[in-house]
Amino acid sequence: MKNIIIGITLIFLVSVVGCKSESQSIIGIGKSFDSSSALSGGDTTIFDASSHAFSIPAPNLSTAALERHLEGDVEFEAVFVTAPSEVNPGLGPIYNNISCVNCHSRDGRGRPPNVDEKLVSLLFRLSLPNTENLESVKPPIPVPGYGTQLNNRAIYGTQAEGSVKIEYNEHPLTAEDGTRIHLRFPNYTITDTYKPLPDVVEVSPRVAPAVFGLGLLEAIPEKTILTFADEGDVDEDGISGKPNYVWDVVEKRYALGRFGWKANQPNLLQQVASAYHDDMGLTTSLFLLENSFGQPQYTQNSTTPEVSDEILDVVTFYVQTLAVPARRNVDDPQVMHGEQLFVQAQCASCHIPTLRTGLLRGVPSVSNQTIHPYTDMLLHDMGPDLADNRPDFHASGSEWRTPPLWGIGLVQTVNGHTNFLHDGRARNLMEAILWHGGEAEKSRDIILQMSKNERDALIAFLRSL
Ligand code: HEC
Ligand code: HEC
Ligand SMILES: [Ca+2]
Ligand SMILES: [Ca+2]
Ligand SMILES: [Ca+2]
Repeated sequence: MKNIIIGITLIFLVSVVGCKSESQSIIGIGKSFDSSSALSGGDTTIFDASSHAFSIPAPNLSTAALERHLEGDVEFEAVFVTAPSEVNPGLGPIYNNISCVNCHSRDGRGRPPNVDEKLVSLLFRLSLPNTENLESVKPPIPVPGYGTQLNNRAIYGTQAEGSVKIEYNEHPLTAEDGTRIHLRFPNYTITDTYKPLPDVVEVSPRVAPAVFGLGLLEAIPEKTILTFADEGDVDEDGISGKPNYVWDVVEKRYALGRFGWKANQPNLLQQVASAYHDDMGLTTSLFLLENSFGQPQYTQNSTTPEVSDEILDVVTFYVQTLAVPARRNVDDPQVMHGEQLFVQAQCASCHIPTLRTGLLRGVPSVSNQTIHPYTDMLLHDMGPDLADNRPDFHASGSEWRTPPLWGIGLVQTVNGHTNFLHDGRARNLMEAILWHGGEAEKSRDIILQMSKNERDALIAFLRSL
């Protein structure tokens, strides 16, 4: 079915006259690639294109490090239950899911629910508008009675906060030749609330991203990332790119944001502790108060963290040291053509192909690696259609962090779907591209002007990642 949709889209899009020769002239003919371009994760790369491709420990871990990684693996899969219990107590009382892996299935990505399914790996962030002072950058303001995330599940005898109804409307996008392509626009309605929500609540849908290769992204030197920033678009290519600065709860200062769809977390330790706290209702030394604090669901009779520092550390180490799958078919002429088109359509201006990591303390295997993540780790204005209209520290309501594209061609194999973008609205790679607006509108338009062969080549390249 998905293939049919892609097929139809491409046939409809075929050829807008005039632009082809110009675009082809930019292509460097006979450019050859050295085989290292297949090593997406440097020395952490593994050669496995199976459904386990995202779940393999980095091959360059020491014996002791591998042991720690495997301990983390167990905790990543641990199912939490209502206290008291011998194993893994402390779930909730309100939460979104009962284990990390339930959302990050096979260490891969989640998707929005199909009709008749419950919410599993898509969650909704909430906040009140910052009406006090539009200039000041603040953490999202909690909604009274709800906090900053809708917890749609609760332990027995406790009320969940609510649920969400998702409807899609197909909207045509008109190509330059008058052809119409349908994208599905999601519409989210919060339902079954346990108490009325204020009139104006900002809502941000976010699907669980894949969790491999993240230690490498954490090891990219801050100054490398900042060299890509061009907030005032001084070089006038229409692309700005801006760093997010977010609250680091350990260091007690603002720090460069790296993780999450809006780069709203500064490092993996805090990202993991937030996941326990926000998504599972589990306290850690970083977040000692339950996510339900101040609400009727709140019950807490101990300030001992429900998840120990030891577990927090091994789970953090686990997501720091999952291998990156190698590219496939790197020498295929169609894939090579697609790679050239990727650069030519300015995709590579945000999805930066090659970076060098610095030193990540305690994780030598991800340090000093040449990697191919296809991200600049910066925020970009992606236009009103992708906007959630919920600012997150410096990220505006229409800004998102460029997601890495490594492994994207294996999502179908690992996770059995091809839903992309922050809320999984895109049903395939071409739809994901056609949603690009704002700073990426020019790229999107170049794609709309391509021939079918060129678009096929671009997709073949993305599938090789
Ligand atoms: C309810 C589903 C859910 C659960 C449970 C969950 N996550 Fe996530 N995870 C998400 C979503 C959604 C995001 C993106 C959050 C954002 O954009 O702010 C995310 C982001 C992440 C990231 C950052 C990925 C990136 O590329 O920026 C990491 C790492 C992560 N989660 C690890 C974990 C760990 C470890 C656990 C268990 C302790 C966990 N998650 C539990 C849904 C979940
Ligand atoms: C201005 C920066 C920018 C440019 C240029 C750009 N992208 Fe993106 N891309 C993004 C951002 C930001 C997102 C995430 C948007 C979202 O989730 O709402 C994204 C998402 C994607 C995704 C989905 C990734 C995922 O994990 O779901 C794909 C595939 C993609 N881009 C491919 C491309 C291709 C191909 C081009 C060139 C035609 C391109 N991008 C140009 C910034 C850019
Ligand atoms: Ca708890
Ligand atoms: Ca909540
Ligand atoms: Ca620029």
